[in-house]
Amino acid sequence: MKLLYQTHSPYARKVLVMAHEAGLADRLSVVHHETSPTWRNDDVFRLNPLGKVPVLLLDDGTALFDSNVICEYLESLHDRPPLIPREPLARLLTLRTQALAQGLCDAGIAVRHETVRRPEALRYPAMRDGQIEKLVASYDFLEQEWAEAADGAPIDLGQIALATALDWLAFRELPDFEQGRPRLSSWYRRFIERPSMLATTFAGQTVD
Ligand SMILES: N[C@@H](CCC(=O)N[C@@H](CS)C(=O)NCC(=O)O)C(=O)O
Repeated sequence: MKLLYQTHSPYARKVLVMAHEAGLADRLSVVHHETSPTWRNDDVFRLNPLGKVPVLLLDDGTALFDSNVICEYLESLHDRPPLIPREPLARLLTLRTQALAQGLCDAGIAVRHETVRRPEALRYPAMRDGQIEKLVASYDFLEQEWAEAADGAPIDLGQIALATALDWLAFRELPDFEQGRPRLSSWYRRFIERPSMLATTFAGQTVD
């Protein structure tokens, strides 16, 4: 299977970390693709009309996107302990953590548009501030309602999504999530030492 990837994408890294944790990484051929709304990549568009990575190209030619769908697919391929719980409520809570992680990445990308990516004259400070509020509220939620229960819990897709999201926010020097949040910080520090995280560190700049 071919994974259209980006070395600085938190969504793509989530898929690759999941593949490592599921014992599937050696079945993926990982190919880096630059793509952005202002940097069209025809190879990506041919497989995903949204022009985004990650895309997983199966051996029969089926293209799977987005990262959530790819992770569901990977879950169906392995026989290690589940990364998406089978029990209905546990499954929903794992997917909710994944949704929060996706929202963190979406908000972080929006902040970057309003700070470094858009030409200066087109930046909108109120939008930047509104997106930063979402980041901070989510960090506080994770500290107060998530991190304690995650400590010592079996690894799952929610944790993978969150670790790759937080590590990307740190990589891009977006608002800090560790200061004043000891439970979240200590969970994050432990998670990023996992071999799956060390094998997939971020690199590179977005090309716009
Ligand atoms: N919801 C998608 C988001 C994917 C996404 O936004 N990927 C970025 C890379 S970080 C991308 O390809 N951006 C190109 C674009 O927006 O045109 C997922 O979870 O896979």
